[in-house]
Amino acid sequence: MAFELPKLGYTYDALEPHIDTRTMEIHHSKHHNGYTSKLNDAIAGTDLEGKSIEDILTSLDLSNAAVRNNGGGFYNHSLFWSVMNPEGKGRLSGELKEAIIAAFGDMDAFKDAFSKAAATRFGSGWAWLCVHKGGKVEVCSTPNQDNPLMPGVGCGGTPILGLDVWEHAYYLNYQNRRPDYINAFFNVINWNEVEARYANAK
Ligand code: MN3
Repeated sequence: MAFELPKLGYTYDALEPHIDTRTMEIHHSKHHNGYTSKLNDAIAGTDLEGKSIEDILTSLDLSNAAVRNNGGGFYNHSLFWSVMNPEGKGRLSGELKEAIIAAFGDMDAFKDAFSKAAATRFGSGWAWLCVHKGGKVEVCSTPNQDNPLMPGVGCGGTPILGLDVWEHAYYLNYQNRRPDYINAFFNVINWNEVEARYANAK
């Protein structure tokens, strides 16, 4: 079974004004679609074919650039779309909120830590909130399409919230103002989904 580009749970214009329609359309239908088809090309006929994306990434040989870049790109964007939704839906509560407060002190401190990880990632990459076995959460960032499932690239644990800080994710609307894009992202986080991922991974 080849990997398929996942459908969004909302329309391309649903995250306006925080993330604009044109960016969403190009990002999903061109960029993510490209990672998906190149991942399929890279694993075709190899022993990776038929494995889950999580299995492929957790046992990844980092020297395999095609699978590293496109497998990461496939997984990262699939997570990214799922942890966003239109403004006002979903509010953080319960166990994940407690874990965030235990790790950072309060929600504002978490937002600062996550925003700093996203803002200071030089060039292209991602900011993450990860959960370790036992439930402890941590913020980190990775370059390019790497992610915390890959062995030895940072954080470790399971990513439950991710923010794409490649220029293709924000340049049409925000140009070089990455901090404004990061700030806007907090208006569209689907906390219900992040909580479900936390409960599943801890
Ligand atoms: Mn992207």
